[in-house]
Amino acid sequence: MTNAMEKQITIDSYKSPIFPTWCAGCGDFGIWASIKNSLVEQQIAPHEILFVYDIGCSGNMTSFVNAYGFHGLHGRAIPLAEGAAMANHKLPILVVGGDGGLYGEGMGHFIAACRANHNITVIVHNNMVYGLTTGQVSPTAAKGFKAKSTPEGVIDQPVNPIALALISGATFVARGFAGDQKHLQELITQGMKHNGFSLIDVFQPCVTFNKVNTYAWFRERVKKIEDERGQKSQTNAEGTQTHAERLHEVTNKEEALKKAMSGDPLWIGLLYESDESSYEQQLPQLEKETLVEKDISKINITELVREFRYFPMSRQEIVSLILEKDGKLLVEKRKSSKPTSSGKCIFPGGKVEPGESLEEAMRREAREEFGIQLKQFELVMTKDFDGGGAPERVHWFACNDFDGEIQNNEAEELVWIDDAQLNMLSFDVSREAARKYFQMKK
Ligand SMILES: Cc1ncc(C[n+]2csc(CCOP(=O)(O)OP(=O)(O)O)c2C)c(N)n1
Ligand code: SF4
Ligand SMILES: [Mg+2]
Repeated sequence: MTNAMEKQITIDSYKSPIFPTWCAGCGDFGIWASIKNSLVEQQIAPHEILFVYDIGCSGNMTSFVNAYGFHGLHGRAIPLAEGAAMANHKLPILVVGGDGGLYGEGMGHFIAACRANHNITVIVHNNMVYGLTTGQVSPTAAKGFKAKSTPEGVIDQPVNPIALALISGATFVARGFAGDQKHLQELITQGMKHNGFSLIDVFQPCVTFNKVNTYAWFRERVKKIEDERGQKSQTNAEGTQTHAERLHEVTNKEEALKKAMSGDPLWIGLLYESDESSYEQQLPQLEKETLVEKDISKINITELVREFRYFPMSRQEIVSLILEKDGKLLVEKRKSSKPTSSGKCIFPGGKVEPGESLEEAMRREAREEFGIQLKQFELVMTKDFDGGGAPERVHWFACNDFDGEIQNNEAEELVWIDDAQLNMLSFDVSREAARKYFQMKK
């Protein structure tokens, strides 16, 4: 026996300090136990597996299992798991969620996953209600089922998830019962060993909000497919069936559909499996290694990062002042020690400080650079720049109404120029702003 002893992966390896908060007798306990027992049986250590949980009583398992887990938004666990599988297709990935999340809000994702054959195993706690939100009906609730959301009974036809999975192209479709933990454990193990997408829909009594589909109700109706076949399941210690033999038994989709559609008995077990390449195996990019194993040290992502730099939060706002007196504009020649535009002739200005408005920045710059108080000013032009550094937005303001004598506090030199001397400005954009201002004045 057992690899379990050698690697010492035991049920305790998955023990979380938090004991489940589920209602006493909830079917989630049985599924929880079956999952952990399957992982012990497969000798998968907690750090070697990813759980992706949906929202619900089912998804609360995230706190009750000691392993890496990602708790997604309601209905979105499957695409999250698919993303993880694309990043590392060698990683065993288990999705744990409820019928509301995975067959309701996440229905589109569910069908897409069946078609795509990503290498993930999806375990659905199918209790026919929204458990966590206290008992509204879910898409699998039977027509006529009464709950607080539908006191007169459900009008819609229920979703049949296993039939839907079959016709949507799923390559492994099974159904278990939370009241038969050993059988469910076998299905989980088979599902995880399957190459590609595997669905294990689990009848899960919600003892608090579903008084119809109880343990007793299910026990009266469920029947094991393996018993009908008169064969032992592959993972049974005494089983002699080979993988090929088992596959042969379960590749008849029509037969599987017939069983999926049956209301009495309710078949549990492996309905269908087919041997096809997973999504990840069909991507030539992942042939040699997983995405996470790829060497990206020689990949230059500078261009890509430049695109994202345009996010407004990272843009620097700058103000620039066109000060006018008697038809002449004040231009500064920048000191050579300045880090930007050193030695150039431009209109004075500076960066807008965090929390400062453009107007406040303009007044501060005028005080700091020239010791004057601006009385009135107006916007002339705004331009965006990507000068190889962080994106910048420059606002040119013009003012011909100010108090105080102009001092030179920062520039190498200050020069007054008229409209015939705009060539003194070092940049086209400065000349453009000056011309705009003269036009505005006309
Ligand atoms: C996007 C979004 N919609 C709705 C909810 C509210 N909500 C939380 S759990 C839940 C129902 C869960 O039912 P199910 O998925 O069947 O899981 P169960 O609790 O039955 O295990 C709902 C509607 C939510 N959290 N997020
Ligand atoms: S409400 Fe239902 S599904 Fe949720 S913990 Fe209680 S019994 Fe389980
Ligand atoms: Mg539910």
